[in-house]
Order: sequence, then structure tokens, then C-alpha cells
Amino acid sequence: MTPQTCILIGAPVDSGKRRPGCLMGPDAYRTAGLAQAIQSLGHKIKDLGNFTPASHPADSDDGPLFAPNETIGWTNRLIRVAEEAMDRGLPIFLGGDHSLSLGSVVGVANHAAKQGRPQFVLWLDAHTDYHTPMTTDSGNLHGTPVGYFTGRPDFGGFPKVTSPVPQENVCMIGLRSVDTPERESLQGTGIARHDMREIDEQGIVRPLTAFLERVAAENGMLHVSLDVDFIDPEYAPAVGTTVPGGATVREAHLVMEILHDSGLMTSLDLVELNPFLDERGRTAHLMVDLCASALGRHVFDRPTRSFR
Ligand code: HAR
Ligand code: MN
Ligand code: MN
Ligand code: MN
Repeated sequence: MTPQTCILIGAPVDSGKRRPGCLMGPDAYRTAGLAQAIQSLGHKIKDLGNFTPASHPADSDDGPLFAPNETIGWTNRLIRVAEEAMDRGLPIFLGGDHSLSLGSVVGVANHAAKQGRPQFVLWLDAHTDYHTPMTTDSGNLHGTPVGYFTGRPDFGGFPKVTSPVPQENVCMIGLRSVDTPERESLQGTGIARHDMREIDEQGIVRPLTAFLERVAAENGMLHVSLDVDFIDPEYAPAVGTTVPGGATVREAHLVMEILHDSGLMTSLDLVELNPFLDERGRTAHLMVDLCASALGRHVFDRPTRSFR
């Protein structure tokens, strides 16, 4: 991989669900040595520090959604930050809960549209996060980013999505917790959905490489959104929404290693880490190691793998 400038964007978003703690995520990644790990691979680091939401009205306790105004504030802020960072290098969004992807993905997609290139999204998660504010039962907006950036309706108050990511350009891997309204709305969409049953039966390489070949064939930009709960809670306990039966440490690394080989990744989210729930920093360290794999850490050299 040619050396990159990795832009660290602290996004201590904690408004996407009720259980607090993700606000400590960015500093936990720094404490776990993220910058050093990336620099040791020959890349440059620009750490922009931790951002705050754009100004927004206070949230009230009534209403079906949790903290919508704060989440809208974050979305406004992160769309801007993402658009600007794309001109300067490879942004890495340090979450923060998954509602940060309401902003990060729309921002990078706006940038891709200006370049005249299609945006693709690899969604590594136990959940599909395909709700809208009208379909969510929990009222937790971290369950809605895919619905938002693919252009579903009913996101009143949020910035208008002018360059939605086409359904066919979204690939989800790791799924094992999908709500009924999400499942029903996903039917008949072009979103590729790979659940853990499929990974068990076929392995994780096949759906990933099929997707990467499409990204390469269309000269796409590729945003990767890595939710801690993609990984099995046995290895990654520091997350509020643990779902047993997730990816193993090796499956997760293999995804990251193949992403590196592909040379296709143009932006990355690290989301849902709740350091308050961690055990001696092990989840933070695992996420740092996964990020390092995506940026070229390896044991032995191997023949280059081309997706073009
Ligand atoms: N589907 C559930 C809900 O909407 C759980 C969503 C959980 N999302 C995350 N990120 N933890 O994937 O409330
Ligand atoms: Mn998620
Ligand atoms: Mn630009
Ligand atoms: Mn999840």
C-alpha cells in the first residue's frame, strides 16, 4: 500500500442510544496506541482531535426518539468534517456510537459525487441499522444510519441527503440481529446481506471479494464501517449491544487484511466501542490491531492480490 495520510477524527457521539459510554471511545483508541500503530506501517497521521456537535436545540425527554437534536447536530458537523477530510487523506472516524455514520457516510458520499465516482459502503455489524425514525421501536438513532444514507424517507430535521448511496453499493457482513421492520424493508432492496449462517457455511472471503471486485470494476470509493459488535463478544466485550455468535478474531483480521490487499478503502469508521464496559482495554486494543491490518500490518509478504 502506498503510504497514506490518515486523518483521525474524534467523534465522541453518545446520543444514538440510551446507555452512555461511547463518548470515551476516541481517547481509548489513542490510549491503545492507534496513531503509533499506523505510523509504524509507514503512514502519516493527522489527529484533528475530538469534535463537538454543531449547535442544536436542547432535547426533551418526551417523544419517541432519544436525543434527536443532538444527533442532528453531530450529523451536520460530521458531514462537513468528512467532506473536508476526504481532500486531505484517508479519514478514520473514531466513535462514538454508530449514529456517527449518519454524518460520516453522507459526507464521504458527497465528496465522491463531486469527484464523479460511485460511493460503496461495507457494513461490518451484527445489526443492519436500516431503521428510519418512523420504524424504530427503541428510538435509538444508532439503528438508522443505513436507512439514512441510502435515502429512506422520514428523517425530518436531518440534513437532506443529496447523494444517497445506491442500495446495490452496500454490502453488510456479520448480521445476526435484525428487527422485523428492518427485515421487511430490506426485502427487495439491492443491499447485499450476509448473515453469520452464511459465513459459517461459506466462509467470509467469498462475499467480501465478490463485493470488492464490484467496487474495483466501477472505480468506486469505499467506506468501511466497523461496528465492535461485528466481532463476537467473547473477544470484544466493550459494546452495549452484545450479540453472541459473531465473527472470530481471525475472521475480522482476514476481512481487514483483504481490504488492505485490495487498496480500495478510502475511509473508515470505528464505532460502538464503550470503554466503560471493557476489560483492561482488550477491545480497544483489538480494534487498533484490526485497523492496523486494514492499513498493511502482516506477518509475511504474499503475492499481490488484484481486484481489477
Ligand atoms: N435494531 C435495534 C434497534 O434499532 C438495535 C440497533 C443496535 N445498533 C447498534 N449498532 N448497536 O449496530 O434498537
Ligand atoms: Mn451498528
Ligand atoms: Mn472534495
Ligand atoms: Mn451493531
